Amino acid sequence: MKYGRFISLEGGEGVGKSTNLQFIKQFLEDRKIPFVLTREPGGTGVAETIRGILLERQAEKLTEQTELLLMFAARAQHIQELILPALQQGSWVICDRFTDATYAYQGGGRNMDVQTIAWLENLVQGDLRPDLTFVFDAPIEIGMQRAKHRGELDRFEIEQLAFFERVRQTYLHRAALNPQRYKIIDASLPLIDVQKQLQRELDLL
Ligand code: Z5A
Repeated sequence: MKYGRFISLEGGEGVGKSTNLQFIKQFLEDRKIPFVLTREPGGTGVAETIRGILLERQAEKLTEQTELLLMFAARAQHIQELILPALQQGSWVICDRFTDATYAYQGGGRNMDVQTIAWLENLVQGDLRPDLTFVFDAPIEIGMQRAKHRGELDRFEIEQLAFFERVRQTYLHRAALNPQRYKIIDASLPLIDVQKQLQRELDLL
């Protein structure tokens, strides 16, 4: 059976994931590869509703456990409703963030137990993992500077520098453990140079 490829884009805030998603889209269109672009948290109606709860700053503080479980609840819906059917039809799925973000933000950023995250990952995903993960890496200050022109900050964007540093280090650590799957892209460079790195990796697919 023809099975599509599953690619995720990861990294800290403002590193250029959304911008480079468009570059990957163009690459796939040029090669006439069927694809679906999606994001987490979100990607389906229900999962986007959960995204609203996760990102919105509200009077009632979300507990860390609630945040973690909602990430995986949204993911369960996303996988069953969108990701698996697309892959089974032979489409490539390009996802702006996936479970590495849970390891980085809830595990690294919030210091939550990594074994619990791994348990939830197995429960919700079975053996589904991205075939390839681009980690867009840049010093925190650069990402923040780029993202700063946006409007009101969401629940994650109000975190302190140390939180984002832990997020970054978790991504780099995970990438170092599995260089076959993770490709680190130096996102601190001008866009043209970032896209040259991406092009090199895409040409190998
Ligand atoms: N989260 C979590 O905690 N756990 C999970 O399991 C998951 C997610 C799945 C979702 O936010 C939040 O959820 C996220 C983690 C958490 N929180 N944070 N922080 P999101 O996905 O909506 O937002 P984001 O991931 O933070 O993305 P972003 O801030 O929108 O950034 P981006 O997509 O990486 O960047 P961009 O919009 O492409 O670029 C930002 C600006 O920089 C823009 O003006 C570009 O034109 C410019 N840019 C991009 N590249 C360059 C270069 N190379 N040079 C100069 N300027 C550039």
